[in-house]
Amino acid sequence: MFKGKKFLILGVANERSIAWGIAKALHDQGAELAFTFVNEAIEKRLRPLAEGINCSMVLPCDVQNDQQLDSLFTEIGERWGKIDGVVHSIAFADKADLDNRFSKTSREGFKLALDVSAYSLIAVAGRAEAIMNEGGSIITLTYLGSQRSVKNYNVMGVAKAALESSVRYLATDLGEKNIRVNAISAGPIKTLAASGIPGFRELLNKFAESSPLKRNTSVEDVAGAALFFLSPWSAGVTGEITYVDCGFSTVGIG
Ligand code: NAD
Ligand code: 0WE
Repeated sequence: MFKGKKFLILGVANERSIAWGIAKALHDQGAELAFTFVNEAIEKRLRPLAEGINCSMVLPCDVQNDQQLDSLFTEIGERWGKIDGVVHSIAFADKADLDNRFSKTSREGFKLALDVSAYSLIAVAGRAEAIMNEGGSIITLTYLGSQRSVKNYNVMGVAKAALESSVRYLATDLGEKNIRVNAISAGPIKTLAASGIPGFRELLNKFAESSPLKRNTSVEDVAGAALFFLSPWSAGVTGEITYVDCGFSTVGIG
């Protein structure tokens, strides 16, 4: 299904990253991959991982930087020609805005979270369009905190709400080119982005207790859904937010 298909993966920080789980699954199915890093520290972790799957397309991209975004897509266009899909797996907020009261969110903190975690999908999709093959697919990662208030998720919840809405507008816009855009809303997973969040362990425990499948969500669960959205098996699906959370979000009260 994925033999000779080319995918751009944004957001691998280490071997625990959701984006890395998706990349491994794509590689196992015969896909060719390109990766991006935000800074040198991440580049050092990413290069050996990429080399491990015979991938040398490892390029810089801070999604807050329009020039780096332009260079990224120019270089991919030159080296690969067309691509078949993009995995957007990026989020960031100032730690203070996750720790402090939501009503104390600063204007700068709001701008940072929305820029990195929501606008970046628009910036990436707008540039990817020009080098996407017919039937291409873009996916992003979101979280239930966009729809419900989750303790401490705060401004990230607002950013994810903007991201999910952007998925619907991008799906409508890029649908004209037969490019699909979907989001996977994953249950909590212990990754770098979840480390140092106070009470995350307790959140995981409560989740496993109350989810219909009585366990936590794994990166492999997310990768399975990602492969569906990136393949022609989902050719008629766009603008969707799909919960890969062991059924947690469907459970009612009482
Ligand atoms: P992660 O820390 O492995 O990945 C986050 C990535 O964002 C990192 O690679 C980091 O380098 C990148 N990033 C941050 N700022 C950037 C910038 N300015 N430019 C480019 N890249 C930047 O953590 P993860 O849990 O794999 O997160 C990936 C996605 O999954 C995020 O969108 C996150 O919100 C989402 N998600 C995570 C969980 C969870 O519980 N871990 C649940 C649902 C959704
Ligand atoms: O989207 C996320 C993580 C988002 C995130 C995490 C950090 C921690 C370190 C964004 N920015 C930062 N900035 C930092 O400096 N998730 C879905 C994982 C997550 O984060 C939470 C969660 C869950 C789940 C924060 C509070 C409550 C629940």
